[in-house]
Amino acid sequence: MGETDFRKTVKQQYQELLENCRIQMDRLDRELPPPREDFQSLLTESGVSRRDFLKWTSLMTAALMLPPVFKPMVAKAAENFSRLPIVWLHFAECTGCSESLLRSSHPDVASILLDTISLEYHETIMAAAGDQAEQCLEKALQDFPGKFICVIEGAIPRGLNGQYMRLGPKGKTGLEIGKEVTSKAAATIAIGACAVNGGIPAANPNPTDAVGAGKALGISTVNIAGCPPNAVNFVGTLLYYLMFGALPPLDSQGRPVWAYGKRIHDVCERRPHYDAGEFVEEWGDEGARKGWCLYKVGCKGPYTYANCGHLRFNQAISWPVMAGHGCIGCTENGFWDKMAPLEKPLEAATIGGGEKTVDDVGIALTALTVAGVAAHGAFTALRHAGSEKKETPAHSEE
Ligand code: FSX
Ligand code: SF4
Ligand code: F3S
Repeated sequence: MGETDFRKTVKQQYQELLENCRIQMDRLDRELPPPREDFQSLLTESGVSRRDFLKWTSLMTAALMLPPVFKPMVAKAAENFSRLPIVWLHFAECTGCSESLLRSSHPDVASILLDTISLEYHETIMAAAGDQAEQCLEKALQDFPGKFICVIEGAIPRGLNGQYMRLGPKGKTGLEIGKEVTSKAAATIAIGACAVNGGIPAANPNPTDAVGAGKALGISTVNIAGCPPNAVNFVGTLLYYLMFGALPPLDSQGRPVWAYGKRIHDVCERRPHYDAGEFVEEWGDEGARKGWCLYKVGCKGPYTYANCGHLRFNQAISWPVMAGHGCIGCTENGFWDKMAPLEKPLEAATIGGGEKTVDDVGIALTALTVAGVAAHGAFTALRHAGSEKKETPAHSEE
């Protein structure tokens, strides 16, 4: 195929995608409850100008790996954000994921979107407690069967048939609640390392046999990895769902490729120092003051896939490597054990062998991740009302 033909085909594919996007958004307009908030007024009240919003729309469209022609659709999806019903379950975790998502000192568009999110049930921030809280959950399941998104935060203990975790007035186990709610959801998003693969609750020796939500419940989940994850990766995944009625293509660890497709080490601002052999040798030394590479003090960026350096945290102010600590690999399965010791290089990747050794080990450790992209490209983990849930195996944590 010639270059012109190839371009034409790509253009045609984007046209078809755009058309599908329009059809999907019209469907949602008919099916979802009306918006709870007037998003444009909220932006104005929060001091976000139309120009800022359009700029954010461009950045979000690019982050989702879509061409600029999709910008109006991203804007429309943002306006519809408060229409998507969410049921948010908490299991074994520190609640840092909710904290990092819902708290912000200075509002940007992503945090305003999260303020409008339609949380039908969220134990940390809802006013109801006990029986009343349980009624809220039952009502949400009745009102939006097959239409709500279930978000799971935290690992699920499987030991003693799930009895390490009993919740609510009836003392149901995490396993019971998880199975009941996810069986009625349109899709399930695992948010944070704990829900994705067990995270810290599953670290050695893992006495409660805690595992990620997908593994515990035997379902496929979309995994927004990180401890805690970046709010934009969660927001972007929901926007994608609103635009296409499907969840984005995932890698072999169930993470959206648009957010977790690149290696930290390859887009790191300290990379020129790595290439020049300029390393921080110990905390506070001259290299630390000069912003040199953190590999020798344990940075796991060479083995970690995420967009932290690109998006940053706290209204895009900073990210771990910029703050001077180095990445601890929190978006990778089993990071707490596999990336230990956190402040020393992995033994198998000592710098003694030169930079090629680090890259070889990094690429070998992550080859599975990349290989899985194609295999999971078409996966949607999605169920619409009235259609059977697609039986796909849960994403492996190993
Ligand atoms: Fe885990 Fe979330 Fe780490 Fe904490 O709740 S991903 S321990 S930041 O907050 O689940
Ligand atoms: Fe950046 Fe860490 Fe790679 Fe150094 S080792 S370039 S600090 S990601
Ligand atoms: Fe986690 Fe590393 Fe990003 S520690 S937050 S994946 S920089």
